[in-house]
Amino acid sequence: MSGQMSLRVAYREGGAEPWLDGPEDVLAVFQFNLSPLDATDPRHVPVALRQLDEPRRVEVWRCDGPIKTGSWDRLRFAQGERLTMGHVALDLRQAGNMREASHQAYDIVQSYLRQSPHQWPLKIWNYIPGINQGSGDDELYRQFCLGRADAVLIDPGDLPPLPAATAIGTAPDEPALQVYFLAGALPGLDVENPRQVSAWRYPRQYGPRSPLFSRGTILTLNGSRQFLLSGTASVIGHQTHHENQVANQLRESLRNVHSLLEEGHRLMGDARAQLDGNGILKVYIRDPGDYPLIRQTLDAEVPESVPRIYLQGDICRQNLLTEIDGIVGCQQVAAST
Ligand code: 3EB
Repeated sequence: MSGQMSLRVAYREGGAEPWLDGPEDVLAVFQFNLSPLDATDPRHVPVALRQLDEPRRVEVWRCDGPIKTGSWDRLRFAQGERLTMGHVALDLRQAGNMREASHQAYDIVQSYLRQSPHQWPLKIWNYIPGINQGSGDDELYRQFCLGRADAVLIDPGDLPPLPAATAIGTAPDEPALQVYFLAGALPGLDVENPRQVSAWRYPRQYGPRSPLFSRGTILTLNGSRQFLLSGTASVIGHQTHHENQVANQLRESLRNVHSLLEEGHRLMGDARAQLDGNGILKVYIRDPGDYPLIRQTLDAEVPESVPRIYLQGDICRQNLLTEIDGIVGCQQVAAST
């Protein structure tokens, strides 16, 4: 079956207003180059990452309605018939240190999800000011991971389904830690990448508490499937490859994406994710000077029909220069044997 996707994602030129004032099936509008503290509507998610390509676009999520909106503590949400988008922005000038802020953000997200009809996070995006500031275990990314692990109490012997995730750095002077998610009534199918050590099993050298996410999740609704890709970088096993070689890092990230999609196909059997016009890719770039080469490299490897956006963001390891995430549609194929 190749019917309409359950979550319809697109990049559209212009600002957020026409979408917030317009169609009734709009679940979320992500607008770049803005602080998360500047949200104007529960469906409006300003993101503090600078868009590197032109023209300026917003990311629009649409799904089957009616869409109900509201707030819960400091979280705002939009709830469709089968999917919910929620977002929290915590002002770090008030929330204490990064570990405490991350702990708080995840407590809010979890307490919201527990009482929601859509209890299962499928993918979580984390945008973290000054992610690489601090050294060793004081690095803000590691502190963020600690706070997340403080909130998400997991018995390592009994690992529940984990959402896919992205963790990217915003400017050090951005005041807000932002966490936003897509959730559904059932957990996604978790997919791990055979080329990579699962993130929750990373060795101690990367920090006191491992990141908690799956490499990807597959959302199935009404017989259509979508693949939610975690932030994917040039990591093989648990190690960074191609240090200081941004084009090679991008190509390695794409090999990881293809490997993950292939593993998803193995798990689904009769469907596979296809990079086509039903999906989107987000390309995060640490150094804006790398944008032309990254773009050229991606254009050579990914069909033009796949919508993509380039954002300036820091990656969670200092030696990673680029990362990709995305939402990819799946098509029915002959069952594999
Ligand atoms: C990596 O492969 C890159 O902490 O939520 C990617 C996706 C990464 C999500 C997270 C971190 C996170 O380890 C880092």
